[in-house]
Amino acid sequence: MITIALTKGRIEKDTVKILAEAGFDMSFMADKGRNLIFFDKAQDLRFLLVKAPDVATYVEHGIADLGVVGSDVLYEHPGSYLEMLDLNIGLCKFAVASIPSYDPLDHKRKKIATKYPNIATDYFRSKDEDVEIVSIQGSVEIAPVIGLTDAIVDIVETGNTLVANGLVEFEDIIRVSSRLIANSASIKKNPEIMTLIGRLEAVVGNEEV
Ligand code: PRT
Ligand code: MG
Repeated sequence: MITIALTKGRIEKDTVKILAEAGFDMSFMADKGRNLIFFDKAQDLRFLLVKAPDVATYVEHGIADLGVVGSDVLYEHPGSYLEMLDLNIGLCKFAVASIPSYDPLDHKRKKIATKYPNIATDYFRSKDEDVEIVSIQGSVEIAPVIGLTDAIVDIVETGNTLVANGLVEFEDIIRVSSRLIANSASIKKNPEIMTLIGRLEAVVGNEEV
């Protein structure tokens, strides 16, 4: 049996659409209730519905052979899985945002609030900028408004959340999309997994990332 870990929540619907187009029986999604494990018995497949960072964990440990997860999660939790395909769903980006009076070009040491300390650190380091990262669990947008930090690094999709909180986008950091990841030992062991990846590739139409 091949196990595929899926990220529940925001990217779930688009993920299921791609899997269904690739010929997997995803009919269980219509009436999934509180279940978190599902089967396509005819094709000997098992699906796990878990939180995004846990997709990477299940794949790393070989419990899942394949996984679907946002590249935001992969940047923040690098691990020993293989990135196989860009699924081109869950599209958004990382950006630096702040109150309108923020000056990204002044050369003082900046304080940056974020849920993504690795991405923020790497970005400012790549620009040779001196920053202090303040790790926040959520509602990061209020940090510059109430004076906790100079700016934030966060995911932006439509930009509505920034606008609603009186923030302005200053710098784009990197595009984010959902990726298909694989356990490397599984791929070596079971050639059927490459066949499944090929079916997904035919749907999303891209080469390896
Ligand atoms: O939110 P929760 O704690 O339940 O879970 P999660 O954040 O782990 O998962 P979920 O379902 O929110 O997101 C799953 C994946 O969707 C992420 O890992 C991203 O790869 C992708 N994705 C795509 C997004 C967005 N778009 C997005 N807009 N993830 C989060 N957001 C949030 C962002 O954090 C910000 O608060 O939406 C807000 C900004 O949206 P706009 O449209 O106002 O700019
Ligand atoms: Mg979220």
